[in-house]
Amino acid sequence: MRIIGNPEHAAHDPPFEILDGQVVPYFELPRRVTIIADALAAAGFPAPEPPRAAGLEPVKAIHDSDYVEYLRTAYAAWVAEGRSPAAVMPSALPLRGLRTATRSAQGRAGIYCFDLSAPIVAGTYGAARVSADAALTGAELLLEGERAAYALCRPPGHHAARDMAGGYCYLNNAAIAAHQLARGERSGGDFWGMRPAVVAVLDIDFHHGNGTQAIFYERSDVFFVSIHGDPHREYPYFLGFADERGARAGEGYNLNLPLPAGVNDAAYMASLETALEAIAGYGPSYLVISAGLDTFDGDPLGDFKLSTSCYARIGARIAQLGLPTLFVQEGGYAIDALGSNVVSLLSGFEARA
Ligand code: SP5
Ligand code: ZN
Repeated sequence: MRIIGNPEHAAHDPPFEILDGQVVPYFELPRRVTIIADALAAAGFPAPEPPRAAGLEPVKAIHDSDYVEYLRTAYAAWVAEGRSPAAVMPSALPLRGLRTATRSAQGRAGIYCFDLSAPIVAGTYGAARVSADAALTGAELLLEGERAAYALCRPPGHHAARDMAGGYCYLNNAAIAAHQLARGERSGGDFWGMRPAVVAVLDIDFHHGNGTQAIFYERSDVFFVSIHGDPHREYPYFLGFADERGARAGEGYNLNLPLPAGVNDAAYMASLETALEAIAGYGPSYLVISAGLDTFDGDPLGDFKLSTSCYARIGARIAQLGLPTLFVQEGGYAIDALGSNVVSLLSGFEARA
């Protein structure tokens, strides 16, 4: 399996986030990438290759231009306004009837995020762009005929919506890649004679992929399925309920499988079966996996109880679909086990592919 890395990721290193009413050290650390890359190397996977630079067009096919421009300029505008160079973080959000006309850098920070877990530092925009490039390169490899690819994306993406950051996510890497697969085009713009395809996105991160769901909610060419902690109990709280089935042309093309606390390997595999049978019934040409490992027993941000060996079973069952498959790295914060868990997932896939 080809592995695509992000040589720019370490420049994105926010100092803190605000969780449960407290300032805490940022969970989504640069070290996550080195741990995964080291474990993959030790397991005999090829070294991560640098992504191809795709340009802004495939990013703007998913995200609003003003949002992308905000991400590019937010840090400099924030510092120019005399604010703390530590990070861009809002103090107020324009919810329910409040206006978004402000020219203040502090105010604009509130317009473009939905929580206090997506600080912007000087290197955030560059890292997020190359992270999207990594996912796009993986999509291109599938369009070129590869069976599978793994994009070691950091920052992650599945919480990012068309015009909002949140949950450590800025650009929605999986959605950007899925859209390119659905178009059947290489991200550089060269048309390779591919027909537009249908794509399934399976999100196995512990947290609901609210951004990806919202982006594809009214589309019938991308089927979104997510297995996650029930939003009645867990972040992101405001999306991910079982009754969200898609709207308009996308009605029936969204499936949420919220689960209770304490889910073990057997219960998870039963839910995965439901997800994969739904995907098989839809008959997609490509599969994108939003691969979060925060379902692991002991993850500080999740309450599922999966074992390391369960990820091999998950990978093997995904491989049985027989589809060209792009794994996109999302969450996973149990640092000591993160490398083994990614290796387990990808090895399990390769053993059945
Ligand atoms: C990509 C990704 O995994 N983003 C996750 C963002 C989660 N942010 C909020 C998590 C709240 C967790 N509170 C649980 C504390 C229990 N010790
Ligand atoms: Zn997560």
